[in-house]
Amino acid sequence: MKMTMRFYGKDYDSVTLEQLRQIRYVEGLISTLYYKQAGELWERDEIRALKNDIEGAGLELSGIESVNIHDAIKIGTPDRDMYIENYIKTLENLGEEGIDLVCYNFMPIFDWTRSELAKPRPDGSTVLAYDQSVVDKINPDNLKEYMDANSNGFVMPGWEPERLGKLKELFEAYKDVDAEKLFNNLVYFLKAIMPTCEKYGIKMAIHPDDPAWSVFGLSRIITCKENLLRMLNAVPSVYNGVTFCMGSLGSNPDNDLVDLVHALKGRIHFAHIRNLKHTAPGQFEEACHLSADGSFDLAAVVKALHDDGFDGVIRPDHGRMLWGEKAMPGYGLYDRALGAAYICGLWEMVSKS
Ligand code: CS2
Ligand code: MN
Repeated sequence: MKMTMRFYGKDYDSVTLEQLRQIRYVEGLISTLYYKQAGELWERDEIRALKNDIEGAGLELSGIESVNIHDAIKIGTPDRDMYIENYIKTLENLGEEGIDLVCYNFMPIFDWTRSELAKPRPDGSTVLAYDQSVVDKINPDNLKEYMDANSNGFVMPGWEPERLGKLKELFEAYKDVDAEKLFNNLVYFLKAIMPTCEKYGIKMAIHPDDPAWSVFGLSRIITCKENLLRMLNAVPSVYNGVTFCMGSLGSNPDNDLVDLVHALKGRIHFAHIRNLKHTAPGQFEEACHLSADGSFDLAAVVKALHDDGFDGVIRPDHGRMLWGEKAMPGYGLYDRALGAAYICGLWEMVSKS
């Protein structure tokens, strides 16, 4: 496995390349062109500039999270082919620059959703939290304002103001997109891009929906073993793979994470390792990576990945906000660095025993 950290680019991240390099456990960074809107073409020189920044700091660009998918592709409107063409050109440009891992998600309108971005813990740290009963009372228009007001001044991934400024139109456009239609639109997209992925050796790694159930009446399909396998079997190329985000999949306690690792064997290209605590049905709060701090057995998940011969990219996912750090919620330096060290420790132990 290769340990990495997510980096939003030097103009957007509060964490610097110099800091990331000193974590030592980390060999590379997962990054993106954060200023790009979904559907926009990524030019080769822009990708090169990102690579140069990262390589200049003594690290490598190990993959992209995310190249976002335009709503036209998810909804299946007539202009989707144009956006798919753009996506293919972006993949070609990434491939020409030697990038071989692309994470994306297929959630309608919203990326990951939380009801609280800085829930205080008894020790003074804060975490992201989700409570379905709170979300049920929120008008999605206000959720966006809430996220903006609580994100420490950062624009959070998947919550770009440009796109979410048009929420009413977006909801209207998705009103007939049930789970079946969304699934078919995903398959249509994957079939169209696979030849390019195969040509350049680019592994696509779909990120599960977070939380792993539908919110605001919008369909969500990347939520459980059955749906993941259906999607992998519909487009059987190895380049059609998964981001094993244990926090997203594990938001639903019915998902058995170890069983999922084995079920997805060979198709997991990227792993997001984090922990959370289920507090009540439909309610959870994020936790420190340490197994004892949450509901997940991280040692068992890391062992399952190891035993299945996983040789992809790993990163610690969301951490707590510690030591007065001001950063994008979930993406501070300190707790993710602790997480990287912990995961590397688990990996070393399992590989030596
Ligand atoms: C991430 C997602 O911060 C997060 O929760 O895991 O935003 C993820 O990057 C996207 O869903 C992938 O496209
Ligand atoms: Mn994730």
